[in-house]
Amino acid sequence: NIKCDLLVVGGGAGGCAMAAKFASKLGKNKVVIVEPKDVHYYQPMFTLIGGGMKTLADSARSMASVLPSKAQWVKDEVAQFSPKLNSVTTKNGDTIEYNFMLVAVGLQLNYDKVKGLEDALAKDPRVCSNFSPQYVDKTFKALQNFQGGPAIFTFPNTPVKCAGAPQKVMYITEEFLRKVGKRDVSDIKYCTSLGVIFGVKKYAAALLELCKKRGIEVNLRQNLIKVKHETSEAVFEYLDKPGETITLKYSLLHATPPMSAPDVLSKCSDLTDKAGYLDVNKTNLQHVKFPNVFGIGDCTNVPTSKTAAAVAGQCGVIKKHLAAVMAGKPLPSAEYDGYTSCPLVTGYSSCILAEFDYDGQPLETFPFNQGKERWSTFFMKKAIMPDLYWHGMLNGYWEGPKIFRKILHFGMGK
Ligand code: FAD
Ligand code: UQ1
Repeated sequence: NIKCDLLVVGGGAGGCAMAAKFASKLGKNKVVIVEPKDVHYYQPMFTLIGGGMKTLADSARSMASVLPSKAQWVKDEVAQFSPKLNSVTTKNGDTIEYNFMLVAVGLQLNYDKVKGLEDALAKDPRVCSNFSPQYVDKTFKALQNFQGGPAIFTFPNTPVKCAGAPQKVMYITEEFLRKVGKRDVSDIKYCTSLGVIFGVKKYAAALLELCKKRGIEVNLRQNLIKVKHETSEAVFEYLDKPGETITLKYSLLHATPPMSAPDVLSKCSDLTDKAGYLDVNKTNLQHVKFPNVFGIGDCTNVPTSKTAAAVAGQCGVIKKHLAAVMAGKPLPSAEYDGYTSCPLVTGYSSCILAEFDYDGQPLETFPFNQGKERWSTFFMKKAIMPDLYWHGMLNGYWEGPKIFRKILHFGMGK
């Protein structure tokens, strides 16, 4: 059995960053981090890999090289949470007791919830998905092999990580097809379960305009439920007309899988809300029932768009609040405002950089209109963000661009 001061569950963006922060603060082996995987992927790069702009290897580092050396890495998976006992049990049967715990287990990809999708991903080279390292390499091959016809891009009926990613791949595809002279024989469709193209008005307007300009059909409230690759068909349910479906032929299908909190978390009702996400206070990320438990990132129920940028913003707040709770001091006043950001890559050299808060109000870092397609924000996404992630964020130093936003706006605004 292992005992520790702080247990961090999950070594992804949030877990790795916070383990680094607290391991350096508390000293060697006070922090235990449980993470089963050998490889840590920089998932935001998957969009660029799908467009042939980066390789899967560019997005990968060994887990051993990114986890903080001052923390003890338990290469195992939490199989059960027991928050009333302040312990977890792992798949290999170990029990880990903690004084404080940070839950950072991310989202689970449920490809199996769409009938025939896993089969199609395994057998049909025209079916791809940027969301998993297992499939992301198929996307660019599918683009290169595409000879025209319907190209369909889907958004499922669940929360997803990076809500813009299901359409970024479509804009990249559209530009790719223009470049190779196949755009006029292709028919591009975006089929989304949502009732809007994007949750924030300012950016939704810009994206709808862009779809109009580039001849992309947008179908709202359609949810992919089945893929029949033998007949090249994708079946969607109309979410506003229960029982009714529509079957579309495809020559290319990019599927965004339904997602949920990992089963191990959702099954622990003491920790979760009704939807299965970790139930935390949205201003300080502390668990609503267990004050010695905090959560970060995609697995929590904070009502903001799930991104690494949001995780960065949460890091700064958790750092202060968890440290105060650990020291038995009153909670500081710093609050998480729901900051999140989505670099909506619109092709091979352009990007709309959405940044916003809990109220869906834009919170833009730069003193120019980020709702316009720009090369500068594309360059930031492609060339600057990866290093900021590997060297800044994963070492616990990047807490989001708030400080730059303040400076660039001369201290005015939020
Ligand atoms: P993750 O980074 O997913 O980490 C979760 C970790 O928990 C994993 O390592 C997993 O192995 C581990 N884990 C799971 N279950 C257990 C268990 N039972 N026990 C122990 N460990 C466990 N974000 C942006 O900010 N900008 C972007 O442009 C962007 N683009 C994206 C594009 C794509 C295609 C994808 C897929 C994501 C994108 N994101 C983007 C989102 C971003 O990658 C995630 O929001 C971020 O990684 C969330 O961090 P996290 O720590 O919550 O989860
Ligand atoms: C960000 O902080 C972040 O996390 C490291 C991302 O994930 C890779 C992002 O995509 C973005 C856009 C941000 C926000 C940073 C700036 C400078 C606007």
